[in-house]
This record gives sequence, structure tokens and C-alpha cells, in this order.
Amino acid sequence: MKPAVRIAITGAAGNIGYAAAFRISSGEMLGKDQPVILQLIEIEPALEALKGVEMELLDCAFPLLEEIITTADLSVGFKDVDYALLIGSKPRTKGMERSDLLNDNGKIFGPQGRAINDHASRDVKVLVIGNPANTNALIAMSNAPDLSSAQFTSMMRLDHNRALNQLALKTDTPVSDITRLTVWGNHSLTQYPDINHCSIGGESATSLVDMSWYRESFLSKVQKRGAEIINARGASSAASAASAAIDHMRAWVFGTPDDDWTSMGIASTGDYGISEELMFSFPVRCKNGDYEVVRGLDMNDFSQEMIQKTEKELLEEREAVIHLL
Ligand code: NAX
Repeated sequence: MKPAVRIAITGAAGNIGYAAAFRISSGEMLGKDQPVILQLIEIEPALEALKGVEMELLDCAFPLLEEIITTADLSVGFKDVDYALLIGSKPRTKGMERSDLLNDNGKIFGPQGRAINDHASRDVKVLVIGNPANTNALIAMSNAPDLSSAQFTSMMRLDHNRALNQLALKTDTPVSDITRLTVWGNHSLTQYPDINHCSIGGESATSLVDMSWYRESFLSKVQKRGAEIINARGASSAASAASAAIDHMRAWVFGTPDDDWTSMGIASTGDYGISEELMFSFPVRCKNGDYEVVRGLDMNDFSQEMIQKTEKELLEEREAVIHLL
């Protein structure tokens, strides 16, 4: 057996954390031969609920789950972690301005970034899920000066998977036949699900679907899928978000297939003209635990316009939290 790796999950008593912890413990994220130690982090008032999650995890008798640590202390929770899933965040309440939401969450992700900087493994891989995920990831990254900015990512994989599903439904194709899809930009309504380079069973997606369907129906369906789920379920996406987090980490650790890529929020280094110092979703290929932006894709006028719109929103978010960076 390999030595155990340490995985921190913040907001572990919440809906997404609850769904993720069991799948991670059963080996679905890092493999059936990889023992894990879970370091579950919550705020003080949720520690009792977290105890319940711990009891259930223990009751599963997962062979790969070596130890569980539950804590509200960031220096304990992030100690020596190899992976960190930052899920816990402050939800938007009625009448709350977006700038207040950004600020309140900034106050969570700044200290978490510092604690990761000070206590985590030097090779830690961080995935931010708590919304507004891209800007929260930017804040965490900016507060971890001793680590590489490439170690911080934000989750766009749920949007990517939602887009795959819509295309599969429309073309009556299995999702496994669809490759090279990208969701660009922010995890928000301005995200740009792009099928211009996408292949479905070896044929170009744009030749298989009607472009008016793509622009008038598909884009908003993917962008607004979260709201559609809240309306139906009375609660926001949880199991699908946890599943996407596992897909994101698996791709990062084990790589993407040679003929495919995935969508990840990463620190921009100027690719496709996107401002640096933004956490922006690009098409990325992963290999040997690293990732690289897929460069050189043709961007038509519509795509340019769409990525500029989502970049603008991220620049505004950045401006609202500039004092926290
Ligand atoms: P829940 O409200 O069920 O759980 C959040 C948990 O985080 C709670 O248990 C709370 O006590 C804890 N928490 C709050 N502040 C914390 C802190 N400072 N440290 C540690 N724990 C803290 O929300 P859930 O449905 O699990 O969603 C979590 C976050 O994911 C939300 O911000 C949500 O908007 C976001 N999402 C992001 C998605 C993405 O694709 N990036 C999709 C799904 C989801 O909407």
C-alpha cells in the first residue's frame, strides 16, 4: 500500500462536503490503492454536525480511510495537506449586494490562503468551490506567497459537465464521445460554454447542431442550470458539484486523455489576451500532476466577445476585493 495522503475539506458538514467526503474515502478521487487521511474543517457552530459526518464515515468502514481529523482551527486542518478542497463559504442572503458577498467571502479565503501557505505540503493542490469561486481562489492564492500560483485553481468542471450533458442529450450521443469542449471565464452567468473546437464521435459539434439552438438555447441552459436545479430540488447542486470536484482533481493528478482537455479556473498568464492576475477558466491539458493551457485555438468574433464579457465581470470582482489581495 502507498503511504496515505492528507486531504483538507472546508465546509465538510455542508451539502457538497458531505457528498464529497464519502466518494473521496472510497477511492474515487485518487484511486483504489491510495489511502487517505481526511482533515475536515468547519466553523465552530457546525462542529457538532461535523461529528455526525465523522461517525458516518467511520461506519462505512472504508478500507482506504486511515484517519479523520475534525477541527475549526485552520493550522490543524491544513497541516501537511496534499490536497485542499475549499468548499465552505458564506451564502448570499436576501438583499445582499454582490460586493458585500465578495468581501465577506474574502475574509474567509484570505486566512485560509495564509494557513495553506504556512502549514500545507509544499506541493499542495488547491481547488476552490465556494462561491464566488474564481475570485475566492484569487484571494486564497494572493495570500499564499510561498506557493506557486499554479497550485490554486477554481472549479469550472460542473459547468463543463453540464455542457457535456446538454450536448449529449441534443445529439443523442454518449457523453464519452464528446471531446474538446471548453467553458471559459467565470463560474457565473457570464461563463462561455464553447463548442467551436468540440468533437462529437469524431465529427465537429458545430456541423451536428443548429447554431441558433447553440446560441439561443444551449448557452443559457448551461449558464442557468444551477438555478434550474434550485427550483426543482429546493436546494442547490450538491452531489453533482462534489462529483465535478472529484473529476477536477482526478484530471489534475492523473491527466486528461491525449485527444481531450478539461475546463479549469487557473491564474491567467495572459493567454487569449486575458488579463493576468485573474482566476479565469481556460481549456487545459493535464499531465504528470501539472496542467497547461491549450494554446492556439481559433477564436471567432462571437467567442472573443463572450470571453471579454466574462473577463470584464472578473475584473470587476477583482476590483471589489483588491484590498484583500
Ligand atoms: P452548505 O451551506 O450546505 O455548506 C457550506 C458549509 O460551509 C456549512 O456547513 C458551513 O458551516 C461551512 N462554512 C461556512 N464558512 C466556513 C468557513 N469559514 N470555514 C469552514 N467552513 C465554513 O453549502 P453547499 O451546498 O455545500 O455549497 C458550498 C459552496 O459551494 C457555496 O458557496 C456554493 O455557492 C458553492 N457552489 C459552487 C459550485 C461551483 O461550481 N464552483 C457549484 C455548486 C455550489 O453552488
